[in-house]
Amino acid sequence: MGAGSGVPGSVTAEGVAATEVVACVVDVIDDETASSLPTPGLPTPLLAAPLLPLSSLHATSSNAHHGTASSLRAGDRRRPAILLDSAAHNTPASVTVASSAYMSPTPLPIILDCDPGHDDAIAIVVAAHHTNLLGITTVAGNAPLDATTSNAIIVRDLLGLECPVHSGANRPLTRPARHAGYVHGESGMDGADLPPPSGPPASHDAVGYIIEACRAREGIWLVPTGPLTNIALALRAAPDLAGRLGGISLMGGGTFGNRTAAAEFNLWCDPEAADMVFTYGGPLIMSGLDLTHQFQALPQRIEAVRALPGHLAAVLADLFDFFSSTYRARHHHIAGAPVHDPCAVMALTHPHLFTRRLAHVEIETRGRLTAGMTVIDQRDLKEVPDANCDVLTGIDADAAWDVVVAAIASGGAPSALP
Ligand SMILES: [Ca+2]
Repeated sequence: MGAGSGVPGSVTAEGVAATEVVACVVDVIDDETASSLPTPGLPTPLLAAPLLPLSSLHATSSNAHHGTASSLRAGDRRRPAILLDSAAHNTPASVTVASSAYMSPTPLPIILDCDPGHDDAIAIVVAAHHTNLLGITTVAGNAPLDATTSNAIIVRDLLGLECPVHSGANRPLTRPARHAGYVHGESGMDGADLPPPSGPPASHDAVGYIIEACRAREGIWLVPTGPLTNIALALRAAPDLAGRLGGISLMGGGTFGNRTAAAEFNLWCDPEAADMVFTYGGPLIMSGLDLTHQFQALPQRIEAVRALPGHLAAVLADLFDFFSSTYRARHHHIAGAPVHDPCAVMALTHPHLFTRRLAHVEIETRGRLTAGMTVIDQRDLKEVPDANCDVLTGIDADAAWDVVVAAIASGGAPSALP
């Protein structure tokens, strides 16, 4: 279920190091705003923070291929194949879609790119039960990379999965790493008595793993539930991936923010990476805060998890309790933590539970108040660019919680197909 057309731009067989990948990223940023540069070719004034030493970026790809910068420019917007099926293309009206485009006779092959993170852990559980979870890749976000990687391995172990965990970028493309210990605790998954990870990650080359897996098999969906650094680096290093993916279903964005008034945490961490993902040209589904705040771990829902037999349910109920307690402590009016990340999985596995609108969405990469903002164009004007994103707007929260509970009850065992 690829995008159906080739990706412009040349691809060579030459390997490219992380330094070259990041240089290409800067090329894209630079080129789009070149007219505002005081000195052509110097990207630094465009960035909210100076470039960090490239040697500190762990995302490398020994198998990466080097394409031209033109392949991911904002002007190059191939319409996502999935949107071509919809009569609601580029209309502002909210529509309910039980899209056959997402339905598959076999579990969808996915790679979950995450930063566990309490809700990332739940996303792994749901993915284990309802998808063909090929691999898990980790990125710095809610916690530093070492912690998110350990947490992913711990959840993988609790579920008895054999899929590999590959660690990736330890900071955003051009900005320093920033974390969310105020929500998830210093470990990234505080609140439960967790075992140590069974071992190290399969590799520290998440980007190379993503590229290799997507070149070996067409139709893989990437499901990012953290900052989009790994995904951007993979798309940048291997532009041919855009035409091979099933699509990208991400958690992030929304019409309001949480880390700032305008920006959701994942996109705020790495706006430049988010910009590359939102302009990659293939199918794109966005589970933003508008949606995820409708899906809360309410006390009675947590108790439904705690009532399940087994160690996994007890651990996850403890994680839900901690996650919800930090949310309640920080908000005036919230009864339970929004369970953000599983929405990006269920958008694929249970599309009938969601309402959505197709829209043109761009990422604001600059601005004291706006960096990382998803600008969702809702104007009813013919001049509005084609929709590039399937923006999820509503969820049947009770039914979705049943999906989560069933996945936990299964212990991560693959679901019987309908
Ligand atoms: Ca996350």
